[in-house]
Amino acid sequence: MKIFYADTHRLHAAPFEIGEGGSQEKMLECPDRLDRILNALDHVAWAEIIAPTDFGLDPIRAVHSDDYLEFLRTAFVSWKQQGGQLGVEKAGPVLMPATFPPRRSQHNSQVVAGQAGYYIFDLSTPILENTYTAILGSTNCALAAAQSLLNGERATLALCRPPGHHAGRDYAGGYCYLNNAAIAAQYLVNGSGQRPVALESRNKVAILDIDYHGGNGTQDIFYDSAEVFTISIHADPARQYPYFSGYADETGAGRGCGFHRNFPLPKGVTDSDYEQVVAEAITLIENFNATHLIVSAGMDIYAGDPLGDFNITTAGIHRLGQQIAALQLPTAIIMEGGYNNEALGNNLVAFLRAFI
Ligand code: SP5
Ligand code: ZN
Repeated sequence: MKIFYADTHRLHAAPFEIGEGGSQEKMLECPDRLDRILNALDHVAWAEIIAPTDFGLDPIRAVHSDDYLEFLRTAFVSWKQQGGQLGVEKAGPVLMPATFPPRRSQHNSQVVAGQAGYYIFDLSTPILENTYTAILGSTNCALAAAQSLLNGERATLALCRPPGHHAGRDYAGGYCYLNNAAIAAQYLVNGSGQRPVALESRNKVAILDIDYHGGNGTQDIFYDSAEVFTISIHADPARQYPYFSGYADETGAGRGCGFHRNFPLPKGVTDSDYEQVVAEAITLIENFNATHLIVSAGMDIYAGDPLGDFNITTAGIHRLGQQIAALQLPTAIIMEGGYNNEALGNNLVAFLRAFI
């Protein structure tokens, strides 16, 4: 299996996030996650680790807005120049907002402290000196995985870090900046990136998001689209992050009506509960007649995950892989969350084995 990995992920290592109690907490989304995965992949015969090529900004601009991309590119330097309310000397090693627009104001701010609140929706997604380089590397992994499907591969893996599924067209959150899965999906729809193709020869892509958290960014990006069928299976947002998106009654809008589905689940779901829900999602993908499949693969569904409350075992994760692999679609597996670093490599390998 071709596995795309960019070492630049190391450049993004946030020192902390702010928890709901207001305290600085250890950042769970850290470089060690990919080290653990690489280590596990070292012990299997079928893993071919490849550095992605640079796909440039065009396929990213097909999903994200220009003003948001410009913010991501320049925010840290602006932060160092402008600092916060109290002056430049107050600018710390991370840019993290403290003021958010109520229900998304029409107006952005002239200063980067305000812009950060405009574009970043939580206190888990800071911008560091080299965050921009790391997120481009992460997205290049996803694009390389998509490209290799167009070249005839059956299943590929993008070891994306930072993850992507909470990022929308013009916002970051939940450790996510660029929506790697959405960018890969749009690339597949177009057939080969930017070349405009006749409508009837465009691909039909399904995104199955199995991360423990609802894929709010992916949901938003394709909410109006009938070309990308998005499905997310996750913890009920009524009790869990991202709180405001991922409800069962959100099923798409306009031309995209019926082309989004959410499966919010209770605490403690078991392997067999989960298997039944996945079977339903698989039927939806079959009926859509997808040409390609993207899996937003979060391993935080695992029973031992510090952010999760599902009861899914490593064997259950392997079974999940088997169910998805049985679709027999060209499949790009895009890494999202998963924070039990001890078990992360094993769990991902258990999932991937189903595609070998
Ligand atoms: C990609 C992904 O899985 N993003 C998840 C974002 C979850 N954000 C909520 C973070 C809550 C932080 N407090 C938990 C502290 C545990 N010690
Ligand atoms: Zn997650």
